[in-house]
Amino acid sequence: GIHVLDGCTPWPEDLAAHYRASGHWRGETFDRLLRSWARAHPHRTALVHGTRRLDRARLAQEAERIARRLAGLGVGAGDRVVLQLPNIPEFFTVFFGLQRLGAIPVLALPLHRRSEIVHLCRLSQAVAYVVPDLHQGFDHRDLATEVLKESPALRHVLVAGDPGAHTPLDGPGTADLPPAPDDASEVALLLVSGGTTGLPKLIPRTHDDYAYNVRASAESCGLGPETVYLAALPVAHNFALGCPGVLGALHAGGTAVLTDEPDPDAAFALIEHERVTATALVPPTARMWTAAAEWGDADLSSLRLLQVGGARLLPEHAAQVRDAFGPVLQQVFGMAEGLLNYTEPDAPEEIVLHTQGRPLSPDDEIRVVDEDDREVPPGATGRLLTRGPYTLRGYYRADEHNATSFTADGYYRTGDLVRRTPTGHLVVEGRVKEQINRGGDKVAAAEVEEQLVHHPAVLDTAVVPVPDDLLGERTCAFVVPAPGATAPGRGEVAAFLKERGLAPYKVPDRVEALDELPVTAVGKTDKKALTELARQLKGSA
Ligand code: J2J
Repeated sequence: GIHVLDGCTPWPEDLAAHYRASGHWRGETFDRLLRSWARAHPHRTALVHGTRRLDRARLAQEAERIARRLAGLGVGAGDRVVLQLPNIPEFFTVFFGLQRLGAIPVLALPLHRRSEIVHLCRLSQAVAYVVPDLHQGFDHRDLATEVLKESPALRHVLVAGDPGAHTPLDGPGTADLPPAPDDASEVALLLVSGGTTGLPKLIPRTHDDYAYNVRASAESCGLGPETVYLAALPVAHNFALGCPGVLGALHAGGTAVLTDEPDPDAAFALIEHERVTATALVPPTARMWTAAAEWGDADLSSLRLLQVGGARLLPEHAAQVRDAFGPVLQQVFGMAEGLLNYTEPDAPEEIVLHTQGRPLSPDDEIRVVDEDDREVPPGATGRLLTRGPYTLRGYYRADEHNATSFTADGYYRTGDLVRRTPTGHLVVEGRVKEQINRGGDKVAAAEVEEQLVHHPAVLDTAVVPVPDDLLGERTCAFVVPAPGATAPGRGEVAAFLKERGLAPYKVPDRVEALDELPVTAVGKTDKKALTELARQLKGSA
């Protein structure tokens, strides 16, 4: 069998052999890839951030310096390190420094807070946590101090910037590094899932599978040495990291520009100044850009690829994007778990406006099934199941959850409702998973509910989506007050969840009191009825 990190599910040997024979899996680690990128074009610009520019040789040198620093602190092959950095060059010097050691980055999102980070540290038994000093007014060093108290395996907090009471990321390291691990079937990184249950899940991605994800995406999206990719979404997220993202731009011989300001004013200035050719957005940002492009006078003529994904893009909004930016729009239906669908760069308008794309790999296997896992008729809407050369076979250390998230023959149950067109494109029609998609930010209803029931005045609660013009959906929490108590209002709920360390985007947008939650015939909370009620309340508000 294949050797992978404990707690991960390998692909069966016959499929792995097929993925190798097909040339998808090439046995190259990310450490080797970075070296080959640097060797091929040492003086080409790799990363741009504000006035900082790193060429490829420099990126490789910095990664090695970080590897020495971490090795000096005792970090080694197989160790997990929670990486919570925004879109700054250090994200990549640390990412590749860890790759040099064979240590495994756990990619936390910048907005994750104590609840998520403690969970990620404990689940992965991370030995180190890497943070910025201050980011968007939030002091990550204070968060790290709290996280240290609750995470027994955590030995180091490393700060990019002013370290405060913690360890500076910059500093002396060990002189001799051990040889770089070279097994590409090993796990290279752990991505965080959008989640459906109480706590976020971790997605193991191997060198073989993720390098394929990046390479095939870069090729399919037409990236090349002239590519200047603007990372306006967090690079800790799969979309901006590797679909094709920053890694795809580097692989293709191009440059990545990093920013944390996706608003049109800042982004348009960057596009004009750096002659950006490609970028990725979630639908709400794409709509803001569209509105701004109609009025502004920035020169956006360099833009050749505008990817929009992460949440549903309505056909009329797609048409507005296309009208504002020209034929550069690409719809992307992706997931950190693996499967990626892209509309082809030369696809007819009908496809670009009305579908969410076609699977990236000829070896992506797609099934559209009913609730009994029976194939629906062609063109009918059903649940999307998938397996393939870059789709996970199991979440990390999650046996119980894996038993229901995968079929016996290894298909991942995406929880998405889709329809397949005769051309093989997928249209996302909805969802069966209890997740709210807040303009691309995923909120697991169960995670918020499990936090809210800790409030002394809350007896029971249910979180459901409400339609929203800009974000597509927002969250509504129904709360049943404890006997004798008054249900907390939204302000109280927000303060309470903040205190419990939940990421701010998970705080319910609306809070509604109810005497009791409606139940279905079998006695489960009737989320359908609540979703309908939330709609009506919104309409009457
Ligand atoms: C409707 N729903 C979509 C779309 C994702 C590229 C792009 C997006 C993600 C991502 C990603 C959708 N229309 N176009 O990782 O590499 C919803 C689905 C899906 C879930 C995955 C990438 N694109 N979705 O969004 O892991 O419900 O990845 O299962 O955050 O987002 O969420 P996530």
